[in-house]
Amino acid sequence: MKKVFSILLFLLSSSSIFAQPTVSLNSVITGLTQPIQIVHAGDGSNRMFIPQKGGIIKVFNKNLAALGTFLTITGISTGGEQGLLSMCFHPQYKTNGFFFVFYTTLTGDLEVARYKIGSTNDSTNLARPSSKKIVITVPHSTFSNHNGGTLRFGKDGYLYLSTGDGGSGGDPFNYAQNNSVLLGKMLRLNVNTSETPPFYTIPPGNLVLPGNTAPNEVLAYGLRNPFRWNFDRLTGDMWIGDVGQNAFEEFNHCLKDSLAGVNYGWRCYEGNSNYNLTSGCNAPKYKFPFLTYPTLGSSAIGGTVYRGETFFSMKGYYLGADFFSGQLFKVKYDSLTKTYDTSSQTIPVGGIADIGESEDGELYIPSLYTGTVFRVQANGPVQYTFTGNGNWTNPNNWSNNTVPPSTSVSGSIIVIRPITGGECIVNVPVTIATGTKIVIENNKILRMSANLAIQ
Ligand SMILES: [Ca+2]
Repeated sequence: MKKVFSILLFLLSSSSIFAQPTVSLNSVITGLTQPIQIVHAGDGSNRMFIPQKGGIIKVFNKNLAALGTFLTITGISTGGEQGLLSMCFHPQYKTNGFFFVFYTTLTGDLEVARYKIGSTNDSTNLARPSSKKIVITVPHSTFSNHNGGTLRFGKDGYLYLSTGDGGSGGDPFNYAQNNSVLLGKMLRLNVNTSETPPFYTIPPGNLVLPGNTAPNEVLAYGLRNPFRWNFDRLTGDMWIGDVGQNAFEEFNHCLKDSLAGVNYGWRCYEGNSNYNLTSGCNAPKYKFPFLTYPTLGSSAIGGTVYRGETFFSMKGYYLGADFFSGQLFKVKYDSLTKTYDTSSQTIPVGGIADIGESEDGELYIPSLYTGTVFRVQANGPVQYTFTGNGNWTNPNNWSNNTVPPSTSVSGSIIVIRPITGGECIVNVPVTIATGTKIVIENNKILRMSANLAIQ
């Protein structure tokens, strides 16, 4: 009886209290060479920037039409896990033109460099290679694997960088638990946009090593290979995918106000299991993952919380994936009960390098293997948003180039949000499906020059 009760309890606790979304993919960009991340500039342009592992950064307009090469980074190592790993834009990029890239050097070290877009005579879709300034170099020449790999700015304006444990297997030098070494860490830097070094200082709140009075670059530690992680753009929470050793892949979630001083456990722990407790494992607290799954030639790829407005069923869900198998985890965090409601499905993508977001919060997945970028879509009602000025049937006037179909899922919404001073013109007979809601935002105009038949 006790056993039956346990099974029932398990079934109850693992069932979904939310209606879990079913995700599908739409191929939107093809022909890339090892795309490794999806990035936006946060400058209102809605452009998409795609770093490729070999060092070339491609740029696309808001309709995902190619605008060319933004920057080519040379003098980097690109074999195995090495290469151009990520980029991010300064929070004031629109006015100062600075952005940052993270790559492995020819000797295997981890390096962050700062670049600037061209002068006023140049295209804003073309960065200046000569503007390069090396911000920080983290020694990593012993082994080529476990480089970490994601750069981002936080809501505090500081630059965050995840580093791997230095490579080989099992963290042989116990770097991840040693805070005098910048490997196996989440680093945090206060970047300086001056033209002369130093290009960063240490922000308050970072770790202070024993015997020191001032903090160093380390914000959090105990990570193995945090290749992909992201902030929740709404809450500022941190979500990290950490690649496992031989047993468990893991996903970690840290609340915005609890990011400093966290010990994520490696190499003492792999997932929730003991791994190597021989030294340095007496820290007062560890933060364990909210989700693990077995390592079977797998690599956890930390994703993003969906804060886009198109797919209602996916709103607020964190998506993380496995690089090799295409297993996709869909996680809803309940901040009241502090519980995670999780389901998974498999998507047909090999080499999932990132689950990144566009400026408007939609999610995209680049395949390192095939050079394709997929838009992440979900089942259920959809929001169609008019963001241009003029004709109803011009896809460019709609966010994501999607004109509302004459039949759509019940509960779908059409939002009229033309550019300032603009209007949406219904210039062809349009039939709006039963159950669709229309929202015309403040002081915006919906003008008829053709029939709008509402069933
Ligand atoms: Ca861990």
